Amino acid sequence: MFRYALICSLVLLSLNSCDREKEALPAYLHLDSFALTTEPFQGNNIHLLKGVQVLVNNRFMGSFPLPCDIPVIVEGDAKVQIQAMVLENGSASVFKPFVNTTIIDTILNFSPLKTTSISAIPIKYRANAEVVWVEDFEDLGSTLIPNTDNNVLDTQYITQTNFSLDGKFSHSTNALYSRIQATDSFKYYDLRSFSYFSGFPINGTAIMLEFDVKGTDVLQVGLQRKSSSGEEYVPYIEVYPSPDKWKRFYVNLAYEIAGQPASNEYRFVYTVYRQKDNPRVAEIYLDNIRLTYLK
Ligand SMILES: [Ca+2]
Ligand SMILES: [Ca+2]
Repeated sequence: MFRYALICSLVLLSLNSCDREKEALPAYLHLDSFALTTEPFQGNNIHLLKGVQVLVNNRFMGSFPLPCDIPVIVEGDAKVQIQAMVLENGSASVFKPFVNTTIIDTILNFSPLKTTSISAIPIKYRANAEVVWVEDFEDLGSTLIPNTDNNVLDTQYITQTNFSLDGKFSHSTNALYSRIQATDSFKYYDLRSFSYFSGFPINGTAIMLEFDVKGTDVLQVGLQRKSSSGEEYVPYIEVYPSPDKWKRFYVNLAYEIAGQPASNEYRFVYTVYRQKDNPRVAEIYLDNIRLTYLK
């Protein structure tokens, strides 16, 4: 009997608190963008962190594209945690946490029906983020080199060009320009990382290859895998043409590298594909390559 009464009163209490929450007026958390700061060895501060996962007082509020206004039932000081998210592997709509940057953990003050904002949320790479490869072509040297199988008609070189990403980071920069000549009967042009890289986690931890691209034709990103049984090319993702606008990609290579022997070595391959019999010159620009994972 006593136990029954206790359960009843617990149920009443929880109903009561639900009612109170329904009646409470929400405050709003407004988030607009991230401002990334980097150490010199981590490359530049260009990013496309376009989404957030938010916890308020340890309650998961959800995932949101930026900018966003999140209703929260809190008053006074509250603990706010923010995880940056990206559109992984070229997805147009599905945000995934970008775990290689820090989680923002801060105290903000909220009032009913008032908006509390953090503008340009400060973010960094985590201290345990291993930066494997960075290439922005600013030193006029390229760690991405043409494959010896390419047609001699075609070419690549570092050139100065205008850069802008969704209207941000506008500046003139050095980028790697590749061209397939109209007279070339080959339909591809192949660029590879000069080095083989190894020591990647094989437990499914994100291995994130970031880069910016602008080009007239399809770009395939792949891996040249070197294992005890030899070398093999593994195509990974295709990037659709974007002749006028720079696009940034966050490619998670873990889907290929996880579960493979830890001793494998990899080169990263960018291949421009021109449609067969297309008489156009194929042109592609690459910049701001960064490859990171958590140690
Ligand atoms: Ca550059
Ligand atoms: Ca360089």
